[in-house]
Amino acid sequence: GFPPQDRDYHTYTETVAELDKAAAEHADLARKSSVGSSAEGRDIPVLKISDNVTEDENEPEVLFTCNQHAREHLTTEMCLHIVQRYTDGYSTDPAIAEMVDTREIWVVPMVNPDGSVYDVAGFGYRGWRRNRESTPTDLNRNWGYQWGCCGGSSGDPNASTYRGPAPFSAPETSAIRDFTDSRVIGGEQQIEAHIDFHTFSELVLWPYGYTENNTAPGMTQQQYDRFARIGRAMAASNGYTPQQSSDLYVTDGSINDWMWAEHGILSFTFEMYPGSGGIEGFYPPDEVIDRETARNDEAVSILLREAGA
Ligand code: 0X9
Ligand code: CA
Ligand code: CA
Ligand code: CA
Ligand code: ZN
Repeated sequence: GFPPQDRDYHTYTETVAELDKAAAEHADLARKSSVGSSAEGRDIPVLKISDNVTEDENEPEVLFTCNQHAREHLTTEMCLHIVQRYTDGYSTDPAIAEMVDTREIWVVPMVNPDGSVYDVAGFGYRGWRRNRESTPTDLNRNWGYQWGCCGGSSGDPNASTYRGPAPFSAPETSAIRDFTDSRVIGGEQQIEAHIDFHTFSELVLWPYGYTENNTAPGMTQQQYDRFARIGRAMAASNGYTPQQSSDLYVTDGSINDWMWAEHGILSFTFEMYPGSGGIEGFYPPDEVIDRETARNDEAVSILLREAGA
C-alpha cells in the first residue's frame, strides 16, 4: 500500500470500496458495473452517475478515465473526487443536481489496476508506468488509431512507451474500447465528451497527438477550433496551459486520438499537478489531493455543459 505519510491516497481495494459506498448510499443516482478485467484478473469498475441511473435515458453522456499510467495516483483521486462531487453534492448544490439530472456520467477511476497495485507494493514507490502483462505495455500507446504510425511510441518491449505487439493487445485498453463501442446506440455514440487524467505538468491537451498538423483526416479546421476553444476555456479555469497534444510531443496510439477519430468524442487529456519536476512529480504528498482535485471542478463543469450544447 501507500507509505504512511501518503495514506489518504486510495489503493485499488479502497477505490473499489469507495465506488461500492457511493452506489450504496445513492442507489437512485449511482450504479457500479464492470468494463472488464486487467491482465492479472482484477476487475475494472465503472460508476455511472445520473438520475434514474438504472435506465438508459436519452441524455448526453460524458466519460472520465483515470490512472492509465500506474504511478499517476493523483488521477485516481481526481476520478473519486468527481464521484463524490456528483453524488454527495446532489442534495445540496442545485447546479450539481441539474447536471446529474440531465447527463449520464461514467467514471473509471483505475484503468490500470495491476500497475497501480504494483507501484505501491514494495518498500517505497516503484515509479511504474505500464500495465503488468508479462511484457508490459504502455496503455496510452496501445489504442488502435494510427497505432505505431509516427515515431510517437516504441517497438522495444523494454521501453517505457512500448506500444504492445498489436493495437488493443492489452486487456485494459480493449476493455475500455469495448465499453465505449457499447455506447453506440441506434448508430449514434452516446458519449459526447471525455477527459483522460494524467500527471504531471498542468496541461490541457487535445488531439491529434500523432501529427503536429492541426488538421488531418477526421479533423477539420472547424473541429480543431472547437477543441481549442473548449480546451482554452477549461485551462482558464484551472490555470493549466492549453495546447494540442503533439505540441508537447508526438504520441501515436493514444486514447484521445482513438476516441475522437473512431467515435467523434470530444476527448481531452489533463496533465495534473505539479507543473514541473522529476520522478518526484508523480508522488505529490497526500496533503495536496483536495486542493488539486477541486482545482478541476469548473473545468469538469465546462465539459459537462459543452456535452449537449
Ligand atoms: O505520454 C503520455 O501518454 C502523456 N503524458 S504522461 O507524462 N502522463 O505519460 C501525454 C499524452 C498526451 N498526448 C500527446 N502528447 N500526444
Ligand atoms: Ca501526508
Ligand atoms: Ca438520467
Ligand atoms: Ca443514455
Ligand atoms: Zn500519464
